[in-house]
Amino acid sequence: MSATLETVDTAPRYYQTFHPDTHAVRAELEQGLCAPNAWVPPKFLYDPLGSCLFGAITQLPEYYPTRTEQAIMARYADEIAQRVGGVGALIDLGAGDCVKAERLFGRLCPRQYVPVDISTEYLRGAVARLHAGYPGLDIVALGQDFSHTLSLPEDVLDDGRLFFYPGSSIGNWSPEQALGMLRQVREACGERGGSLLIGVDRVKDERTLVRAYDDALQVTAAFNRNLLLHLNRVLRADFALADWRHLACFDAARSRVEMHLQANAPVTVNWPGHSREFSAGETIHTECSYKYEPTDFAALLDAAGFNDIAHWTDAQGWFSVFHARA
Ligand code: AVI
Repeated sequence: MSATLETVDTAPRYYQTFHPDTHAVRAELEQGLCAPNAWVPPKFLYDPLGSCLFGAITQLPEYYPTRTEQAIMARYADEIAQRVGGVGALIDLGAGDCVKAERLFGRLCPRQYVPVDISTEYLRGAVARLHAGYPGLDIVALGQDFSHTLSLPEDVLDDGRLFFYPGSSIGNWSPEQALGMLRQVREACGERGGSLLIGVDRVKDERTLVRAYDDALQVTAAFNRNLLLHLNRVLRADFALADWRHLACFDAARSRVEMHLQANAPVTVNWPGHSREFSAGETIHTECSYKYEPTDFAALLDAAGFNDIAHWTDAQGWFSVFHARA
């Protein structure tokens, strides 16, 4: 009998724990739209077209965060890998197309990859592609709204967990919400050498910040205004695109860029059972993007229970990548 060399090919496993409740979604939207200062949660920016437009934003010359983070990760790849050490499960929060995490595979050599996104359907294509490229890598895909609860199935390895939260998505939560989320991540790190690698956008001059959210090609304007088309479908509302323009501004006191949709003229918006009048110039607040000083973000990590905090930055100090141990 001749000996054969076996490569273990484990089929990816999928767990879908998030099930949207259409009633709750409508109630959440109605609450925001009928508030005196109208708002819509930023997650409604990401319907299929919105996700494509966000992909386009990351390619814009004005939108520095994606390429700056990528450059930091590439430049300090060895140092980061050395600090992180042996990785059991690489847990990718908001994995999307899984490309950012895949760039880490070569250096970090995780034994398991756990992409987390709101829908495993969305992850399926990316996971199939990864499985073809890394047949020996154990993949456990989670369809979970990790901003509410982060609960990992039992087959997620519990030693050397590395949570990965790139892109400064943490900035789309208020500092209080961010603290809550970081505490959950700290908890899920366990006690066997878990840690967090996270990208954070930094405070900088107002012009650079506002241009990143109000680009010359108006891709960000399309991304923001597309939210109205999404609301028309979800709520059966009658928002007309021509009535609304994109607005981006920096609130220095709160250290955040805000995106709004501003009514060009008085307008009434209707949806079944409701209507809302907007006066000319009135806005719907659609997104906050908080910018941090490194010391403030380190303090947030500390308050969440992390320690031994390191960070890397670019030459201009525009973006930081933090690593913190649980
Ligand atoms: C996903 N998130 C980190 C982006 C940001 O910069 O806050 C979303 C975005 N909004 C407008 N442009 C990009």
